[in-house]
Amino acid sequence: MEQHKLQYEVLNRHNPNGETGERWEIDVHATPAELDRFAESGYLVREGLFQGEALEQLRDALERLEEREWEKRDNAIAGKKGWGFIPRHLMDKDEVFLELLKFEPTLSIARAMMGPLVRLRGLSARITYPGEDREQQTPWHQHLRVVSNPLPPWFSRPHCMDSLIYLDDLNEDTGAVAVVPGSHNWLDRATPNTHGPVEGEIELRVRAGGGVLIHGNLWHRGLPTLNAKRRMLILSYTPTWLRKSPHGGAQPEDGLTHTFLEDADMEERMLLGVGGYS
Ligand SMILES: O=C(O)CCC(=O)C(=O)O
Ligand SMILES: [Fe+2]
Repeated sequence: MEQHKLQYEVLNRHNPNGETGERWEIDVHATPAELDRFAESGYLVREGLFQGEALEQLRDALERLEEREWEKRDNAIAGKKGWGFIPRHLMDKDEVFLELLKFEPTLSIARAMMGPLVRLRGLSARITYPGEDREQQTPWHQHLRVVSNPLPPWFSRPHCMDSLIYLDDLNEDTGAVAVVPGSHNWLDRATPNTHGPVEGEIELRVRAGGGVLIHGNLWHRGLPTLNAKRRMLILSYTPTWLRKSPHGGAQPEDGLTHTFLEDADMEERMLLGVGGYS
């Protein structure tokens, strides 16, 4: 994987010696050309983010969680929505997930796209199962549905980078993910309320352990899971000053991140949404 270095100075300090702020050096896990394409198309495919033991650990941790939350899973599958089971707050529930807090292959790209001051919007999973009454798939959607039309002059356009990390191969049995390249820049319309094909969409398939990074407002949908269980993690980043995901209710009170925060450094606190900016 080709990398390059990126320097930032955050203009957060006024000081008579001419020094303006804190300096960051980011080892970006992508080339400048890949970042340009990502900015324009709204997606970037990353094969092999996790391999071997690392992939197994994630699968095992998700399986443990699935067993613990079997009741929520059964309700989700029986429910009307058809999205499958979406466990949330994963970093609070298993050390294996908390270790993804500084997962550089995605964090460094988030910082290259949004600046050094980013936080986790969340880590959740989506598990879909074949052979249920209702096919499990998602309609077209985007993740930051807060854009005003027309755009006011001082409107803050929301940015987010979602890393869709697949723990199973995407294929005809599990279901691909479809995206509409460039649609994250369409600020004057919402996604159609449909599961069907739309003009310009492309289907993406990666092998287990690979990921598809998307701008949170890229139009996308998960195709139906037909013949084999399909497991995905979503590791999301936003600027530090954006609120975290409203979905999934409150954080578990005895969650792992509470204890972790007691000894966390500035960067870790910022990633977990505690300060880190002025
Ligand atoms: O499962 C997928 O490939 C996409 C799922 C998704 O878009 C979501 O959970 O927000
Ligand atoms: Fe989504």
